[in-house]
This record gives sequence, structure tokens and C-alpha cells, in this order.
Amino acid sequence: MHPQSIVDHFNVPPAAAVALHGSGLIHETYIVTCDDGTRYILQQINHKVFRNVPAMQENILRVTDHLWRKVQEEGGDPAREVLTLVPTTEGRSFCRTGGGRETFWRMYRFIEGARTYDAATPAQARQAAAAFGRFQRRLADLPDPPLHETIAGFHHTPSRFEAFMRAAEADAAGRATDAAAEIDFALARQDIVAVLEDLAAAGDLPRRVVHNDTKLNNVLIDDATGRGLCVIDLDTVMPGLSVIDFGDCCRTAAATTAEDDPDASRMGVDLDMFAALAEGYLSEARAFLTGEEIEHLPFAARLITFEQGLRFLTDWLAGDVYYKITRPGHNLDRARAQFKLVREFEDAHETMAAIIRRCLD
Ligand code: ADP
Ligand code: GN1
Ligand code: MG
Repeated sequence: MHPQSIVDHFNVPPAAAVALHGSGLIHETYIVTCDDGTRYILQQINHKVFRNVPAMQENILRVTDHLWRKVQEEGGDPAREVLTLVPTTEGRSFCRTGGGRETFWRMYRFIEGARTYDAATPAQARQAAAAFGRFQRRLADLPDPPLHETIAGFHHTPSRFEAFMRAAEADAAGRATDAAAEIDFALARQDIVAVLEDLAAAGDLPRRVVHNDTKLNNVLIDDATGRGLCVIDLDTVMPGLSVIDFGDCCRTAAATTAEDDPDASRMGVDLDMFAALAEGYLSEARAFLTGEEIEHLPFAARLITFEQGLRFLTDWLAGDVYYKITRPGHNLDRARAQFKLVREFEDAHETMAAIIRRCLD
């Protein structure tokens, strides 16, 4: 199904142009420019990954409605600070096409005068982390019922570890030998996989409404003010651990190179960036975080990076079935870069803990 023909299913003026946009690994994102100059984001939803599209869209509607009210109460501009879904001509939050191959699509209003960054300055990193903290704060009183779990066990690291073990055992693509060093690296860290889940199960870490995909490029930064304007990519917003949001932001923003750098030796921790992220996140979140959550912020950066490395390695072993790739060996490069970052987070643990303490003074 061609994206241009999908635009007609949504309640927008006729479209003059549709162009691919963004660097996400799951969906296809397009910018739609209409004859009257208004712009929209059109996304083909990957429904192999998100198997219950109506439930996901229901979550997004509830979350954006709630955020809209919060931003209004705080005197902000909800049209720029909150994503707005565009309804279809039938008044639905997504469109489904039939035929031989079923496809699912949704549309958002384009937020003008802002952009996302794959790599940032410390000031932008501080703003992005503050935006994620604010996002958690504003959703703390989302009324019941709980949001749907859009991907089961999404950040349940023990399950991710089991999936990795099964993939290594099955060796479906005959690649395990090429990844022997990475498999050993992962097996040597089995003892960390359940740390946060055990604390959550014991009631020592609360489950909150969190974002769960806090890559730096999931915050729009305002061109004019440099402020972290709007948190986007809401597919995985659901109950989870606050510290994982902080950690995943560090995984991308405090890294010295891209998550898929083919030269893993370039990967390291930028402690100035880490300090900026900690300051930004805690400026919003320290008011509601428990002592146990604050204490686990540095460890969460390591754990979510390890989990991400496991997921890339699992996909490499399975034959590249989940993440988009643009070159042979892409997922193995990603796993290597993530595991190098895990090692660097391990070495920097005490310094990171001291930075967090300094932010609280
Ligand atoms: P993915 O899941 O593929 O990462 P995103 O929802 O993050 O998809 O969108 C991809 C990119 O499109 C973002 O990084 C951002 O640059 C841009 N984008 C998404 N939504 C909007 C919006 N409402 N306004 C402006 N730009 C947007
Ligand atoms: C995927 O769609 P995108 O690129 O924002 C993935 C995240 C990973 C990320 C790694 C639903 O996110 O969990 O952290 O790639 N999303 C899903 O870049 O699996
Ligand atoms: Mg994104």
C-alpha cells in the first residue's frame, strides 16, 4: 500500500508530498506536506512487533489526553508539548488496510520549530532527560485502569536473557561461532539480569507509568528556546521502572559514539553528559523518586545497555528478524558496541554514583 494513498484515509487536506523520515528501527515514518502547507507525521505501524494495534492506540489516546490536561494546567502550550493523533475520516485513531497484506497506519500533527537529535550537546541532553522526568511526573496520576502491556515483558531482562540463551542454543542462522566472544560476555553477566526485577517483585522499586524507549531522539527540542519540548514515540508507554527510563537515556546520550558504531573501541561513557542527564532528570524526578530508585540510577544505565546488547545479539543469532538493518553484520556491530558500553559503565560505577549524590546536594 503506497503511503500517498493512505493519507486520504485521514482527516487532513489533500497531500502534495510524502517523504520518508527518521531513523527508527521498527516503524516506517513519513512526513506528509499538504497543499495548504500544514505537515503531518504518517507512520506505518510494525504490527509484527506491536501485535495489538487497537490496544496500543488506546494507550496513546489516554496518555496524550492526560498530558494535554496537565500541560494546560501548568500554563504550557499542549499543541506543541504533547503529541496529537489525527483521526481517520471514520473518526478512528488508526487505519487498517486489507487486501493480501494487512497494514496499519496512524498520523500525528507535525510539531513545527523543533527537532530530534541522534547526538547532543550537554545542554540538549539535560533538556531531554528533564523532559523524560517531567513526562513521568505528569503521568503519575493517570487514572485506572492500568495501561495495556503493548509488548509482553518488554524490559523484563531475565526473559530477554532466556531468549538470548535459546537463540544461542538454536543457532538458527549458523552464526554463533562468529559471536563466541559476545556470547561469553553475556553468559558472564547472568547474575545481574534479575537485580531490578527482584527489587520490584519485593516492592522495593515501584512500578510507574514510564516511557520505556527513552532514546535521545525521542524528545523534540525546541529550535527557538533549546527546551525539551515534547516526548514522542509513545508505543511502549506502560507500567515499568522509572530507573530504566533514565538508564536508556544514558545508553544513547552518555555514549561517546552511535549504538551501531562498527568500531566498538570508540564506545565509552561521557561523564559530563552523564552529569547533564542526571541533573536534568533529577530536576523533575527527585520530588517523587524513592531513595531506592535514586540509588539504582547508575546500575540501571548498565542493565538496560546490557539488555539492549542481548536483544541485538539475539536478533543477530536468529538471522536479523526484528530490527531494521542496513548492512550485513549490523546487529552484531550493535551488540558489540552495547557490550563495550556495559564494560565502561561497570568501570565508571563509583564516579556515576558520586555524580548522582552531587546532584542531590
Ligand atoms: P520510531 O519509532 O521509528 O523511532 P518516532 O515516533 O520516534 O518513530 O518518529 C521518528 C522521527 O520522526 C522522530 O525522531 C522525529 O524526528 C520525527 N517526529 C515524530 N513525530 C513527530 C511530530 N509529531 N512532529 C515532528 N516530528 C516528529
Ligand atoms: C527500537 O523504534 P525505535 O528505534 O525508537 C526498540 C527499542 C530499542 C531501540 C534501539 C519496540 O526503538 O526498544 O531500544 O530500537 N523498540 C522496540 O535503537 O523494540
Ligand atoms: Mg523514535
